[in-house]
Amino acid sequence: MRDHQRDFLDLALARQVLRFGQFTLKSGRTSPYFFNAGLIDSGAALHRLGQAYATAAVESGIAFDMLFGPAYKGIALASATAIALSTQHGRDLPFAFNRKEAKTHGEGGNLIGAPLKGRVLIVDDVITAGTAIRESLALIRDQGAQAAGVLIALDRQERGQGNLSAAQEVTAEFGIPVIAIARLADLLTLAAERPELAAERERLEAYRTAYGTE
Ligand code: OMP
Repeated sequence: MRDHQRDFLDLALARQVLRFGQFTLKSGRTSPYFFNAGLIDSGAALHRLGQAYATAAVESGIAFDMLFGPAYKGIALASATAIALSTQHGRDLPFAFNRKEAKTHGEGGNLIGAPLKGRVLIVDDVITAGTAIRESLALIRDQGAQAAGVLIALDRQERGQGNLSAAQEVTAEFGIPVIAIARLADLLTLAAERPELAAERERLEAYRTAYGTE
C-alpha cells in the first residue's frame, strides 16, 4: 500500500468516516462497513483528503482538463482536490459541480462553476453498484463534454449489474478508468495488520465472498 493510501485509511478510521457495523446500502445490500465522506468535517481533515485525491489523480496518469464534483458530497471533494492540485502539483484547473434541484430564477440551471468542457475528471466518494457514477457520466455527455475518468475515495469492489465490479463495468462500457484512493482490498490488508480488527476482517471477507468479484 502506498503512503497516501495508508494516510487516507488512517484518517478515515480515526475520524470514523469508515465505520464497522450493519448498514443498508443504496443498492439494498447489507454491509458490515460504511464510508461516510460527510464526516470529513474539519478544515484539516478535508485538506488531507484533498491531498490524497490529488495524489491519486496525478499518479493515475489520466489526462484531464477540469474536475466535476456531483452534489452533494462531490462538491467539497472536487473543491478540495482542485486546491490540492494547484498547491501541491502546480496544476490550477477549473472545476464545476451541480445542484440536485434545477434553479429557475437568477442565473438558473443546475451547473455551477466552470463550464463543463474538454476532458472532465469526476470526483466522488464511493462506488458500490455504479448508479451515482452513471448519473454524472450522463450529465457530462449531455453538456457535450467528455468524461476522462472517475476519481473516488473508496472502491468497494462489488459486483455491478453483472459479474464485473461496478468500476470495471464503467471502464468496459464508457472506456474510461476508475481510480480509487483505496479499495476494499487495501482495507483488508490494513485489517490484517491490526489484531484489534480481526473480527471486522472476518465480516469483510464474508461480505466480499457474497458481493465481491473475486
Ligand atoms: P452506487 O451508486 O451503488 O455506486 O453507490 C454509491 C453511493 O452510495 C455513494 O455515492 C454514497 O451515496 C453511498 N454509499 C456511501 O456513501 N458509502 C458506502 O460505503 C456505501 C454507499 C452505498 O450506499 O453503496
